[in-house]
Amino acid sequence: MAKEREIQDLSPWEDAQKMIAKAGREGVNLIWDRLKDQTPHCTFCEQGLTCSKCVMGPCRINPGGGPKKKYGVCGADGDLTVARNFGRFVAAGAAAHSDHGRDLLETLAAIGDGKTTDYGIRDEAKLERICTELGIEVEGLSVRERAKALADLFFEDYGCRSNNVAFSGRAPQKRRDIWARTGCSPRGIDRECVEMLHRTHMGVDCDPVSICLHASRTALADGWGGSMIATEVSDIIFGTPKPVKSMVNLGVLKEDQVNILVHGHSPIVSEMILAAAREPEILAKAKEAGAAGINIAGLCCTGNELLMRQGVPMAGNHLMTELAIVTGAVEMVIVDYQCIMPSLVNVAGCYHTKFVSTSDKAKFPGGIHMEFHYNNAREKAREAVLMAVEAFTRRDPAKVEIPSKPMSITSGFSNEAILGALGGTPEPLIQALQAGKVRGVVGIVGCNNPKLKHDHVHVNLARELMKRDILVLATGCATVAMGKAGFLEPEAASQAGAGLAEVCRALGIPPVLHVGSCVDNSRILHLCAVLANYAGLDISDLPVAASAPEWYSEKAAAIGLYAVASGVYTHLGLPPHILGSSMITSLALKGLDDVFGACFAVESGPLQAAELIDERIKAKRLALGWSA
Ligand code: XCC
Ligand code: SF4
Repeated sequence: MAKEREIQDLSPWEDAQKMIAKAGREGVNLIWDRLKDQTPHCTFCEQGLTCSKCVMGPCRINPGGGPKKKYGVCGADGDLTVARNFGRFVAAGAAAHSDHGRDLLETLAAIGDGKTTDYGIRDEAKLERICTELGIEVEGLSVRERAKALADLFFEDYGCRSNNVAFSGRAPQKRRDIWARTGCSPRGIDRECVEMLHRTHMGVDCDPVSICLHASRTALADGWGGSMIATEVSDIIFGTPKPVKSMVNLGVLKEDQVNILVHGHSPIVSEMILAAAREPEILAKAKEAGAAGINIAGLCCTGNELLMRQGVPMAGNHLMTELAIVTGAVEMVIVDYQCIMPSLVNVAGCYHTKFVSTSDKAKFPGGIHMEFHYNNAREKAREAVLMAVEAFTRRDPAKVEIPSKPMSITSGFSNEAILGALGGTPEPLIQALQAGKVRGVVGIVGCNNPKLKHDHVHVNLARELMKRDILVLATGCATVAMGKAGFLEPEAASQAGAGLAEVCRALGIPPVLHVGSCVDNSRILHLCAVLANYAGLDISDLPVAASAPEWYSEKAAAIGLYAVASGVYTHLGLPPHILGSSMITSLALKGLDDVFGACFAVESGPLQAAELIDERIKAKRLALGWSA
């Protein structure tokens, strides 16, 4: 098990370090232990050069290794193999976001059809706004009828229409022209994913570049389709976020309360758990069990959803999910889907913690499965919370250690909130950009990866960017890093460059704005489109960039690619498994620039990454005739 010195190399945070040490004492196997057991990784797989897409293989391609292994049994070479693998990788990520969006959509349809009383419309104004934006005549329609009409329209986006997903109309015309010219206009969301599976079957698309362009189209169907629908429909059902105060780190767990952690991505289950935990009868049961109350806290993106809309505190990000249970103070982890390590069931088994899964598509052997649907969610949520209350009576005080004091944060910066703070128009932001007070805007998004020191790149990159007057927007697991570093409070303006600090103080906002969960990267896309349209530019003309410094997931690859295909230069802290093909690698790092006006950069050092991003922002500013 990890020694003290080693532990400090894994994570900079007190809460993580203490829990890694505790796990060591208590014999709990953690993600870092398993990474060690898996190292060194297979070099063929690392480079994207293995193929198991058919039973003539599996094949390992060795492009430099003489004729013997230069081709798979079917004749596929290294470039094709890398492209096919990467295409499927992106499609899986796009499918995950989009299927999450579909669940929201089914809930919206159920509200429209009057099939649920558990869910309703919290933001009727946004429902009306989006209906109108997408050409639905709202006059004379009731709220339910509007919900139904909008759901019907979005269901079309999932199918096999030959024209484009509805929200792609938000993108500047110049951008849509590029997509049309390159065959990348996103049609149906499901269609692009299915087509990627088709193209990468043996003997279909054998042109690596053509596969990569379709990967871009698939990713765009996520960004402007599935993810954007997930975000906008979540706002309609659960409310559009407004600035809200909250707390972050494992210190948000409460020694004297029933602690329930919600984990996963969709707000559908977590919102219900929160509502149940606030019911007086259920609180009374908690008191009877000897608890002072019921404390709901978040992990990963469902945590972000509740934090943005409800100010629910955030316990941690991806690398903190096991460690949260190691506190011994968690009665229940209740999950929906995505990024929920199967190991959590085992870690929960080391304590009194109940692990509960809720989605028919995400089952965890060894956990408790309670299926939530739109017509039983309220009742199931009560049942789950009462189960956690019961678990509280079996908590072992000798095993409890809550390792730190929470940090305070401000969250809730939806585009509506950001534009609202600017007086309802992007004009002040454009002016600040033009004047160089804010030199650029960068989205720092995505996961943790145990191959990199926890949150190290997130924090140091953000620190460096804000010093250079670059406003940072954070989503996903990056958010927790920003919060723990103190960047999500207005006071952090003191760490920003003079221009950014002035703007932050004038608006009372932090230099790093929390804009949501992973699907909410669509908010950043939308904001870019609003700015570009307002200024009569394409997105690729703006001094903006994206970064996924510690990414691990297929979803992050889809996000990175839709960002690039939308014209946003994107930094990755680690390369995807493409290095086995110099053709695909140079396409990613250079070639895409000629196609989309944006490309990827790979760099694991935060200062070097800041330098690369800054260079790009400088170039964009100069091209607009603005100061560097
Ligand atoms: Fe998952 Fe969204 Fe990554 Fe965090 S950041 S590890 S994908 S929870 Ni999107
Ligand atoms: Fe091998 Fe080709 Fe089959 Fe892949 S598709 S496993 S490279 S024969």
